[in-house]
Amino acid sequence: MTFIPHVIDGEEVESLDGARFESVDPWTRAPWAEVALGDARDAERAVTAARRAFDTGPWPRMGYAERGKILHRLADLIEARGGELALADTTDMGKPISDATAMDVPRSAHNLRFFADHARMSVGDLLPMDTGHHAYTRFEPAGVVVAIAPWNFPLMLETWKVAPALAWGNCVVLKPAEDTPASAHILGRLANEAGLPPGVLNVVQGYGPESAGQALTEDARVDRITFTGESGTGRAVSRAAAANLTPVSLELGGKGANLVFDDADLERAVRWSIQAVFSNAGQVCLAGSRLFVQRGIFHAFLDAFTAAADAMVAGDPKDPSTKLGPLSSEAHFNKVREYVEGAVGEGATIVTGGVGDGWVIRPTILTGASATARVRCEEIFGPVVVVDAFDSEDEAVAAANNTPYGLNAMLFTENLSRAHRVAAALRAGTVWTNCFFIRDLRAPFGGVGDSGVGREGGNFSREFFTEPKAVVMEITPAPRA
Ligand code: TXE
Repeated sequence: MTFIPHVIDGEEVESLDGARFESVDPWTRAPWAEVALGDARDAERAVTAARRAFDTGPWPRMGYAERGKILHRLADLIEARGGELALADTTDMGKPISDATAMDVPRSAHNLRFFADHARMSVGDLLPMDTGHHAYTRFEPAGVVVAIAPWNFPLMLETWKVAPALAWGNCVVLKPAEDTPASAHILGRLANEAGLPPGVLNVVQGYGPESAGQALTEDARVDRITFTGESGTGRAVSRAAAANLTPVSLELGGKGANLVFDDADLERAVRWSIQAVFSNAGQVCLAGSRLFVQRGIFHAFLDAFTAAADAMVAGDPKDPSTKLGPLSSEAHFNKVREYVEGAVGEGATIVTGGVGDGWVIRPTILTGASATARVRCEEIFGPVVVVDAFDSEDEAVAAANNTPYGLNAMLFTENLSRAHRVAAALRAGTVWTNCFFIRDLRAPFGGVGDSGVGREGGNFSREFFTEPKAVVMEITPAPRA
């Protein structure tokens, strides 16, 4: 069986105690790899390596261009080994190989290229003062960054965290989710091959609570923690970080609203709405899992939406024609299945969907869920959408905002003023109008309320991964002749 080690200080290593766990392929439902099971001592070892690399190594002292060259080389390697990386994520968590190949891998390479270039071209402020001084800003690397990643977009979210941290001169300890160790291991290996000095990017495998993940968040030698995962876990990470006053960036759960107005381009609204909630089997923090459709087009929309959902090819994620794979693990499949099975008791009608082969849940569309139904209020993280009709714009906005989450929202309308008005009124970190999932990496990314703390992307990442410094300088008057 394949063995997946840690990557610490430039070396591929076992856990200190030799412990291992298994990674299960959710399509075959059988273990496919053995993984080093990290604990607190392995976490400590990785932080020590990152600390030394930061305090005494070349990485933080290199120029942006030199660092950028190495990060571009890493992006080249990701592209060259795209097939292997895509297969790693597909085997670990059931993502369709076509998505992993067409989206996750290219976006991962792009994360590295973008932040390498962004750091190199970034400008600071120069503040001329009328007291005979001027002030300017510098962006010093923060130090050791811990990046804790989820399993839904393994490589893509890992590089989203690691790339800006490295570009700004930090040294990193990455802990991938226990369900998806493989692509992070390849990333660590490729980083060595690209020429990152030892200790600059370390990958520790293992679990979160009372394990490697928790130990990383409690280590006082860590300067930044960036985390993506469940809101409850975000609270635990935040509490651990508070003990050391370590700054955290948290990207947490969501319950995205998707508003389709009666003047929308129906074909476009259906196409994007399908993608918004059923891509990656709905295991997307940004999923448009609450769909609100204006009454005049409700039936026409629902018919087209249902037909498109039924047409999605579900099955073996390694088959290039598959659009919907199994859920990532048995525990997660059971969780989503319970939501679907409980929906009818909460007043909902199942328009289409339900349990498929193995750990597959077919695209599931629910109507008539009660106001307090769990399927309406909680993040399901599966291919399940609750659809409602609305009459007025105000009603739609109020319904969309009626959630403790606020990661993102979507709206579909051909009315320009309404598009701007509603985008402004929605309580969310990102609003997509007439599209979904399109990103400009300069834009802020993060959530409101239970969806997170802080923003990353462009200058927002610079702010988080550096210590912005003000330098104030006196300009002495010229000596009198
Ligand atoms: O997330 P966790 P899980 C949601 C989604 C899903 C649920 C549970 O609803 O069903 O969360 O998924 C590490 N200290 N999202 O259990 O537990 C853990 O090892 C330090 C939303 O996978 O939050 C993993 O690396 N680390 C989401 C990472 O945190 C800890 C993405 C995420 O795990 C830790 C994924 C601790 N105490 C799930 N506990 C999104 N918003 O994108 C766990 N970890």
